Amino acid sequence: MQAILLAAGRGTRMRPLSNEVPKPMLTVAGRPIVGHTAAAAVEAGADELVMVVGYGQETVREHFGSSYRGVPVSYVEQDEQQGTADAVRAAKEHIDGAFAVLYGDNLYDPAGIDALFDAAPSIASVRVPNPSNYGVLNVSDGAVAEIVEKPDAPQNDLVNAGAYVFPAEARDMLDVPLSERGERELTDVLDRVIDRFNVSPVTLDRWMDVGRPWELLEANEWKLGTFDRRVDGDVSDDATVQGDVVVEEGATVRDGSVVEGPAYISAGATVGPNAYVRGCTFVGPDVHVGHAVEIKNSVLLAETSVGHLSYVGDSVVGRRVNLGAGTNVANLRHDGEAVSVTVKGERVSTGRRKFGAVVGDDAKTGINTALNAGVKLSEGARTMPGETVSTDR
Ligand code: TTP
Repeated sequence: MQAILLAAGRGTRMRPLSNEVPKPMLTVAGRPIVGHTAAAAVEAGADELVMVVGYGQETVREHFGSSYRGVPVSYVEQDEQQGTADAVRAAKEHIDGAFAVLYGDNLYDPAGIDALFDAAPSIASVRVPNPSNYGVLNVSDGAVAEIVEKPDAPQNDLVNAGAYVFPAEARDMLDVPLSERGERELTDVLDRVIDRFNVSPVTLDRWMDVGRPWELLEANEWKLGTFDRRVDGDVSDDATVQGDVVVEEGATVRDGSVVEGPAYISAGATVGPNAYVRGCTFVGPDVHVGHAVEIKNSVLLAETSVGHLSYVGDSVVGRRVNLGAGTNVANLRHDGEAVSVTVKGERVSTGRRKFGAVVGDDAKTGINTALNAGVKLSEGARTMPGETVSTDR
């Protein structure tokens, strides 16, 4: 079966992390988000991957090339981002038979995608405590009868998890009008398919839509938790590596350091001497975590340096960032309330009691900078020595 992977979104809610890298290419546990999606599709038996690309497409093309895990990969460009149905329509000429559609910024449990492919035509669903925030599936006689977007009084807790297998006939149902919010929605295509076919709901154990910076932490927590211990890098006899930690070949953990799993130390990264890397941390390629630095439950994307005497907790740090000595991130409010972050001009609760900072690519902090909980530093931002940063810049 062909799997169409949607990876042409701009990822505006993920800024500044998506300024240079398209959101589906942001790393979660050592692999781009869309790499997890592609792997799930291939494991489920996809025999061709069609990537719909647009914004930042070079990075997607470079990463996947013309074949991925033995499966051919082709690319389709979506010129203008008019919505998810428009993205699938861009791939219309490639469609030949029943086809799956997965989102390049969603994480799925791979066994669930396997079951989805087996049950075609099918829709992935998941049970949630707050169905009113999603598209709720109403099911009758084992088939999806309708999808109700964000209902005030949901009939059940089963919601659309953004993965589908369409019958071949859906190829001719992709032309849908613009919705109220001005997009061509895949759910409108689904409505047409549901009218004519028995579409099975397949319940995934877990699913995540990764849209905002703090969701990268949750994504990382999930996927790191699925890895077994693998130490291929160079770990000093005087360092302690506890639990399910991946130390890639070419990574170095120096004297006196402690790494607690689950954690991932990528090729080219150095940790220590005397560093403390705590659980659910991803240390990206060529990142430097130096002397007396503590990193907890954080993502350090690539080529970033936290040289010495700093604390980074529950934070997402971009590429080529330099955190000056003594940079400290606050990750807990005095009142214990959930930390909020500004997304597209609006304050949004992360729902996390502990959340630190979001630091854009190429930012540099002066020594002894304090970053308050929920603060975002934009790409290339600078702070002066001793500064306390409480609002985004
Ligand atoms: P969204 O998360 O709705 O959009 P986005 O990725 O542009 O993010 P933001 O809202 O923060 O700007 O997109 C869901 C998926 O569909 C994602 O994998 C990108 C993909 N997509 C396309 O490929 N083309 C499109 O026109 C749109 C709107 C989304």
